Amino acid sequence: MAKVLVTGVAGFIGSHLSRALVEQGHEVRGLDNFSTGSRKNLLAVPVDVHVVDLADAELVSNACEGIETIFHLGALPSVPRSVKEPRPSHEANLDGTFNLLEGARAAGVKRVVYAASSSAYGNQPGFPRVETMKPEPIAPYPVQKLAGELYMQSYWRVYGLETVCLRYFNIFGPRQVPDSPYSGVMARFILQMLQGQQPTIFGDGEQGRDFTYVANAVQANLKAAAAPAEAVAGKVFNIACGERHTLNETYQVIARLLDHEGPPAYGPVRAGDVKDSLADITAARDAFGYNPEVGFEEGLRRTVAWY
Ligand code: UD2
Repeated sequence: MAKVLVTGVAGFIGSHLSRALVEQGHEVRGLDNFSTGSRKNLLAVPVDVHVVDLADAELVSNACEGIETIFHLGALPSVPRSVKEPRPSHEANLDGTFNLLEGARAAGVKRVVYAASSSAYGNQPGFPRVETMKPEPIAPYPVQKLAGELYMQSYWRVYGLETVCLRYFNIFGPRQVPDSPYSGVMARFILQMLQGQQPTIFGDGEQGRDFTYVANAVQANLKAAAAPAEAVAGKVFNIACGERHTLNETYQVIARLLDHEGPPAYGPVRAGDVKDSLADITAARDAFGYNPEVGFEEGLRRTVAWY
C-alpha cells in the first residue's frame, strides 16, 4: 500500500488517523515535535515517527521523500493561544505549512490533505456556514489557518499538487489534551468535573458549536485522500455534523454523564471568540461521500468513557 506522511502524528487527530491508516494497510511515516503531542498517543501503533519541527525546512523536505499522500495535521491549535502568543502560532501554523508544501512539491508528492479551521468564517451573518461564503477570520489562529488554505489552493493551481482543505468544526474525543488552558472546551470540562472543580463558561453560554466527534474527522481524511482529483483537488470542505449545540447544553450533557452536580461559573467572553458555528456539510457529502456516523451524545459518551 502507499506510503503516507502524517504531520502532528502524535497529536489528538493525528494519532486517531494514523491508527486508521495502519488498519487500512498503509505504511505510515509521522512527524511531530512533541510540543502538544505525546508518545502515549501512539502506543502499539506501528508508525515510523520522526521528531521534526515543521520550522526545519530541510528535515521536513527530507521527510516528504517517497511519499504519495500527506495528511497535514501538525499545528499549534487554539484561538486564545494565538491571541496571547501570535508569533509561535504563526510560525507553526503558517511557516510550517509553507515548509511542508515546499517539501511536498520538491518530492513530487501527489496529494496533501490539510487540516483547516471553521474559525475562518468568524462572526459574519448567515447560517449554516457554506464554503462559498466570504471568510472573516477574527484572531491570528484563523488567519493562519485560512492563509494555509490559500497556499494549498495556490499549489494546486500553479504546481498541480492535489491539495484538499478540510475545515474542521470543533473536533472532540479521546486523547484530546484536557489539562492546558488552551484545551478544547469538552476535554477541559470533563477533566474539571472529574477533579471536582467547577468549570467556567466564557460568556453567557448561549454560543453554539457544531461539535464533531474525531472518528468523523478520520473518515473525512480517508475519503478525501481516496477521492478522484476532479472531485476534491484545490477545494475546501466543511467537516462537521451539521448540528449546533450551545455551551450551556454541552455543560448539562457532560454533567449528566459524569453525575456532576452544581452549575457552571460564568466569566467574560474570550477575546477572538466566535459567537456561533454551524456547518452545511453538503459539499463533502457530494464530493466524497462524507457521512458523520457518530453524533454529539454518542461521541460524548465515548469520550467520557475513555477518561
Ligand atoms: C476553534 C474552531 C475549531 C478549531 C479550534 C482549534 C470555531 C467556531 N471553532 O474552536 O474549529 O479550529 O478553534 O483550536 O472557531 N470555553 C469556555 N470555557 C472553557 C473553554 C472554552 O466557555 O474553559 C468556550 C470558548 O469561549 C468558546 C467555546 O467554549 O466559546 C469553544 O472553545 P474551544 O477553545 O473549545 O474551541 P473554539 O470554538 O475556539
